[in-house]
Amino acid sequence: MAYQVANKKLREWVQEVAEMTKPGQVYWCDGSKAEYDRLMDAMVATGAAIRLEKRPNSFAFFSDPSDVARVEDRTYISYPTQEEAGPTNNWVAVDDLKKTMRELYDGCMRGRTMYVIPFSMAALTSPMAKYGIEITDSPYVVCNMHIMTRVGVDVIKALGTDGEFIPCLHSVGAPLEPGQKDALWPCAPIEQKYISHFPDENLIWSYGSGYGGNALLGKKCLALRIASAMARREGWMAEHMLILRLTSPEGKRYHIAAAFPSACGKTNLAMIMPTIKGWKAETLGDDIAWMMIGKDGRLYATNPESGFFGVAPGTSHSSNPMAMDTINENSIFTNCAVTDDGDIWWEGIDAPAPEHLIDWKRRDWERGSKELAAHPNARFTAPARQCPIISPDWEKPEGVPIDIFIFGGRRASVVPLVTESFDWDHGVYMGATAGSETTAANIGAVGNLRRDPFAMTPFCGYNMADYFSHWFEMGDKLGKNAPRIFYVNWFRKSPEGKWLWPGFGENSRVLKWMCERLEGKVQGRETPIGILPADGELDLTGLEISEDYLNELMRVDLDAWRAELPGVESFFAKFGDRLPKRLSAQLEALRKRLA
Ligand code: GTP
Ligand code: SPV
Ligand code: MN
Repeated sequence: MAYQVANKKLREWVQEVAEMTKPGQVYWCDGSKAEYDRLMDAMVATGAAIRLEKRPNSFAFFSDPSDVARVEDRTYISYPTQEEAGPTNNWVAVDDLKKTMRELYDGCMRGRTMYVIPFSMAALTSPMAKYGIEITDSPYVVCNMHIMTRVGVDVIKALGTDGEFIPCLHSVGAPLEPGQKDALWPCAPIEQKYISHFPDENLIWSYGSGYGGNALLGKKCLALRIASAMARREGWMAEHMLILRLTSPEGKRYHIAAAFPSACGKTNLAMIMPTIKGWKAETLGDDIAWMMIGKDGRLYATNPESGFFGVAPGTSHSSNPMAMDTINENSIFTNCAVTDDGDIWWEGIDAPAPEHLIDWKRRDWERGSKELAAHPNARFTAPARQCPIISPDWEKPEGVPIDIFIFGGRRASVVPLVTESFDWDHGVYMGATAGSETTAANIGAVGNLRRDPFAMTPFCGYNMADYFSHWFEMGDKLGKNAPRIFYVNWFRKSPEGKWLWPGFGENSRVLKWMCERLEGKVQGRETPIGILPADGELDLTGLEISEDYLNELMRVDLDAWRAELPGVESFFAKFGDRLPKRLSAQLEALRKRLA
């Protein structure tokens, strides 16, 4: 151990895990650059990583083809009773799940180094900070955690002798026998993967996967699943939301938090370059928001992460220039293709496909090939501070006061470009009934419409019905300080399958309308589903968009909305008596307005 650990509970837990997993050695991480460099050099030496000549201090990794995304089917929220986990979560009773996993963990780190990573979610000095300790046998995880969280001895110091930490245990689930050659991306078969949460104990046990949210346990496991359960108990919020500051030409600031499901546009909106004159955006977070009511009664948000783990395909200088500038150096690329001159490439990047690439399966790839060179869920890991428009306030301990909430998802039809809720309760209904077509961020079918309330279906650490209640309670506490609530859909399509809305920077036009609603500068148009922009209210200066497309984007198809009702009803029915009455009242009110 390179430093003293005064926290007895921590020392004991680490020892207990080492006895169970039986690693070759135990290494306590200090979060230093030297540590990062050493681990990367070692992974380059084994061939697990490729050093990218074109991007300083950047590396490419390729996962096992079976280990490319989160695994919702293998993700568990474990309480003594299933009722506590609710109908949207996989559940196994605490004792049973622990028994199964202990058998898997027994000796699982044989032949490997066990790394102990002390990390903080949110700036160490933030009143919202939570400290975690991740134990992992993956050096790739250590390096990613260096970027995504605040790793370092400061956390050990802050823990003192008896400070609280969230234990996060991770193993790739691939012990090495003496003399056995390691895989380039070790992991366990799907039926042995478990991403388990024990919210009553603030405990995380992950086994068998090395990828993203399955393995970087500060992210979805801690900052959403465990944190959402803590937030309910303690009266705050942990949400799957980006945080953004928008400044009007008059210099007025608006803080926006938006929840879209995975791969539905959070990182892009967080780094928006407004196309309308005089409006400026700053990034505060791209995936997770922790929010607490401040002394002035407003809701303050902070981003618990310190990096971006962003979807690579589709990211380009035209779609998301700020992301492109963020990943010039000190970045990790996973399941992207690699060019002959040592750069990365993916579908939808600016440069046309070169003649030859190494694809995400480490095979030779020739231009014109029918196979994708990058996996659709290929990702970059990059430090948030490298984003050219990162807000100077992104690490402000108390966070920023939220004015606007946005919900949304991918809907090829039915849902208009933007709708404002009539009030908080209606906004909660909008969030609770959000629907979206599934994406490659999870292993499973892509393009299937599902209800994804608040974009939290895969991330809520307790019964979703109680989560709905929590939203109502927070609204009651916030009263007149509650953020206004909007719903957007950037993904409506023409009958030919074309995007009706240009999206990306042009989304600033929609954000501007929201700000003008707050100022009372625009009246909107009341419809049965909410308030839409009245004719001429959406600033379309300089945008070429056909009248037909615009009409379709703004169309409220009453028949289609009526047709949604039975689906919502059966979704609500899953929650039985636990569903808040205020939510069923909203459904009935909508039904009446549509009649
Ligand atoms: P996670 O990191 O999985 O949570 O995803 P995310 O919500 O941050 O999504 P991201 O911003 O990475 O976008 C996912 C995909 O949607 C990318 O391929 C983007 O290019 C695409 N996308 C984002 N914004 C828009 C938009 O406004 N319009 C269209 N058509 N596509 C978009
Ligand atoms: C998501 O799926 O919402 C992500 C990627 O942000 S992961 O970290 O894998 O959860
Ligand atoms: Mn996400």
